[in-house]
Amino acid sequence: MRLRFTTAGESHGKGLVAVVEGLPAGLPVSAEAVNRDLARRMQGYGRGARMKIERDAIEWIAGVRAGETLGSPVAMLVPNRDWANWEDVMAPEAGAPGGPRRRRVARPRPGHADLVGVLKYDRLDARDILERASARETTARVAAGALARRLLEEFGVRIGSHVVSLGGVHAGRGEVPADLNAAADRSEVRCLDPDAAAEMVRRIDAAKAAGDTLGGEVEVVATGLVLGLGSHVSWDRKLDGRLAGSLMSIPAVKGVEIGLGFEAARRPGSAVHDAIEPGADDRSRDPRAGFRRRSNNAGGLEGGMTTGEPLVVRVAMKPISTLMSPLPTVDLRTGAPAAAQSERSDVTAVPAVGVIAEALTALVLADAMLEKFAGDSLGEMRRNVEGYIAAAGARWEAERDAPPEAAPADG
Ligand code: EPS
Repeated sequence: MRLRFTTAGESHGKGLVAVVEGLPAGLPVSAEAVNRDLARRMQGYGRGARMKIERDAIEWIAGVRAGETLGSPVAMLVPNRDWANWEDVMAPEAGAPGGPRRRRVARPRPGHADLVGVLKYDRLDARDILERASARETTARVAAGALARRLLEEFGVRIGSHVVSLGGVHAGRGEVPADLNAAADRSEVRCLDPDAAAEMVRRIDAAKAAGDTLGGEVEVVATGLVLGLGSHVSWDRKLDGRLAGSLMSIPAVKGVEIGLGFEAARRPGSAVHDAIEPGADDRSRDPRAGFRRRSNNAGGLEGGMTTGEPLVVRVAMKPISTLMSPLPTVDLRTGAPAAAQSERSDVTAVPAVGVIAEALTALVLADAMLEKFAGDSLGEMRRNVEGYIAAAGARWEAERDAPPEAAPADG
């Protein structure tokens, strides 16, 4: 792995930290660009009161000087504004070891990490678990992903997402616009189909009134990728596996599909695989090396490698597990049946999951770019990319000019 990242931080702790290692030196970065993605993650109809408290924005801690990366690990801090309301609960000095905890959570929520977490980590208070299991952590991942996105932009890669279903309402399938995020971000549920979006909003209102929550599906599209990222040669180098693993790590995500996904299993091969045809004339400048596909059912990946067609990935998110009309649980203090803890939460975070999935897709793709075109500086990486594209295109010319082969014995 060339690009590594880690995060730290509890939902109501002092703040969230992201550390990203492996970016080349000389990449222009700005807090504004990172903060734009953080702001997009906070949007979406159905979010709760917390998003009115926070104004997520990074402070550079390390790895950046004069607006450019240094090639050293980049560290970013996103302070939690809500910390002011939680310091007496969450500060390292709040309370004594083994002593009583403020705002103890003793009625674990089905679907959250609460119950397994307290048992596995030997805690009395599920807050010791839920504070880290909270999807608030994805703020730090989006900050890390924004740097990966910045690197990819240098090579013409654009990543966007949109909501394709929410609360059982499915968006009609239309053309994905060139600037996907500009279009999706105009919708309060990040859905391109206005009729479906209106129905999604109605379902969110109804779920809220019922004390319930809703899940859904988002689609991520990455364009401008050079062919040949990832590899077929070993299981852990296949890009589809790397993407699926990364996207499945988003809280509440229960499924990932690439291209046709599960639908491909229901069709004959002739209605699945993407016929190959000649592409651009100037092959030496074409990231697809002069080939293209009549369709893109593969979602831009064959043999665990990018084909140069758009990468299309869908992610399914279950409904949030904090219910205002709670499900049955067991009280950890008494062992008696009880209603699960109700905490302030969201009715749905499906629109936000698209932004988080973009970030993780960017991190996986940037890692794959660095693996193939490794460079200590952005300039070195750029030379490696350009050399590869030119050579892949020129290969075709060499083939055409070679002496004819003996007639093939097909079959
Ligand atoms: C979130 C912040 C949280 C929740 C949500 C995600 O804020 P709070 O717990 O203070 O209301 O809105 O967390 C969850 C869905 C969860 O299951 O923990 C955020 O910043 O995304």
